[in-house]
Amino acid sequence: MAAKKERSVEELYRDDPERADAEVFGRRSGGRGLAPKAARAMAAAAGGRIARPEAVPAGLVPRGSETAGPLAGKTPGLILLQEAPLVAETPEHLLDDETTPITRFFLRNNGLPPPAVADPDAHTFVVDGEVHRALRLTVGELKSRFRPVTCRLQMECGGNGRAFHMPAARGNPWGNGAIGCAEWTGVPLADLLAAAGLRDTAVHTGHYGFDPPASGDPARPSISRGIPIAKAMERHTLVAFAMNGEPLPHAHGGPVRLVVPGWPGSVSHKWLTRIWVRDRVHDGPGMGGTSYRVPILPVPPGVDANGRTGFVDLASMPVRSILTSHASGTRLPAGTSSLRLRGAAWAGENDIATVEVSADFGLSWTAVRLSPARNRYDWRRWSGAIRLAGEGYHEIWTRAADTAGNVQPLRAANWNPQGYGCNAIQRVAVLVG
Ligand SMILES: Nc1nc2c(c(=O)[nH]1)N[C@H]1C(S)=C(S)[C@@H](COP(=O)(O)O)O[C@H]1N2
Ligand SMILES: [Mo]
Repeated sequence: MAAKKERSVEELYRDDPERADAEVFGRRSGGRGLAPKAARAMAAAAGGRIARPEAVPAGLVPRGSETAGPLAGKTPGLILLQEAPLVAETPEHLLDDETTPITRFFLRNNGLPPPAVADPDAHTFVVDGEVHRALRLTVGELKSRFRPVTCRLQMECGGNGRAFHMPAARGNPWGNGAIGCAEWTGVPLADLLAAAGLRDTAVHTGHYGFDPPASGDPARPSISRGIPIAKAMERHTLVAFAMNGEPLPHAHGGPVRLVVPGWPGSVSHKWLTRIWVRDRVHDGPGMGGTSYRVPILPVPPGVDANGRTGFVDLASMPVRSILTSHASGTRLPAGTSSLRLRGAAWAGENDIATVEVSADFGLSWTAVRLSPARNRYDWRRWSGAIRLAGEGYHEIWTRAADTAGNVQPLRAANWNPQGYGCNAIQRVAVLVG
C-alpha cells in the first residue's frame, strides 16, 4: 500500500496517524525505513532525494514541508526559532531573490495566531485620537477611496543579527535573516492622516491589532508600538493590503498591516485594527524600558542597566549586507579559484554607498556592483566575483558602508540588553576540495 497521490504525507498523518504510518512505512508505528513510493512522495515534498530512506523513523515527515502547522506554505529550510509565539528566520542563502517571495519571508509574532478573516474587504480599522475627524474604514473603502501605491520595501526585525552579540543578549537569536524585501501595495498613512486632519497636539502614533497576547489576557495587546508623526507622514509608510501582488497573507498581517520601512519591524503592525494618534510618545507594550531601545552612551557588555541609563527608541535600522549566493559550509570542487557572488545590502533610513567582499579575512577588499534601488527603502542587490587562493577553508566576508559614513564592524560593539542593531560583518565559510 502507498499514500494516495493526491494527498500529501502531512495530510495523511493529520487525518489518521496510525493508518498513515502503515501506508507510508508498510508497518506499524515504531519501525524504520520508507517504502519506495513513500520515499518518492517525501522526496518531492522535501525538494530532493531522501539520502537514507531505510533509516527514516516511522512517523517522521521532512522538516519545513508541512502543509499544516506553523510553517505551512513556507519553503523548506526556514529556521523555526520558536513555535509559540511563532518566530521563523530565513537563512541568508534563501534570500537570493530580487523580491523576497512570500514563501521565504521571515515570520515574527509576539502573540498568538489571530482568527482567520472570512471577508478581508469587510474588515474594519480606525484612525482616531488627536484628529479632527476620526476615520472608520473597511479595507474595501481603503482601496476605493484612496490611491494605493506599490513599492518594494525592507521589513527587518529590530533584533536581526542578535545572535552575534557577545555576551548573548535577551531575545530570539536571529542570524542575519530577519529581513525580507517584498512589494507592498497600500495607501500612504499620510493620506489617511490628512483625511482625518491632524490636530496640533498630534505627536506620535500607537498601533493595535487583533492578535491575542501569548499570556491569553484579552485586556492587553500582544504588542502595541508607535512612531513619531514625521515618520508616519513619510510617503513610504503604508497601510498595506497586498504583498507581492497577492492579498496580504494572514501570516503576514492580513487583511491589513502597517509597513514602516527602515525601522524595526515591530512598528509595522500586523492585523491592524486601530491607529491611535497620540499627544505624547506612545506607551503600549513594547515601548519604554529596554524594549526596542538602545543606550545613548555605550554600556558595558552584559550589564543590564534596565533602562536606568539614558535609552532612546531604536529608529533607523543599521547598515547591513548579506551574501545570498552561497550557504555557509558550501563545498566547492578542487581547483576552484574564483567565485561569482550575489547578495543584498540595506541601511534603514540611509542609502548604501559601497559593498565590498574579502576572502583573506579582511586584509584586502574588493568592491562589488550594486544594482539600482527601485524606490527609497528598497534593498540593493549586488553581484561580484572573488579569487580563492588554493584549497581548503576560506571565509567570504561582506561589508557595506552607508551614505552617512557608517561601516559594518567585524564584531558588534554596541551591546545592549535586548540585543538590537547588531550588524557585524557576515562570515561565510566555503571549503575548496
Ligand atoms: N499585531 C502584531 N504586529 C506585529 C507583530 C506582532 O506580534 N503582532 N510583530 C512585529 C514584529 S516584532 C516584526 S519583526 C514584524 C514581522 O513581520 P512578518 O511576520 O510579516 O515578517 O511584525 C511586527 N508586527
Ligand atoms: Mo521584530
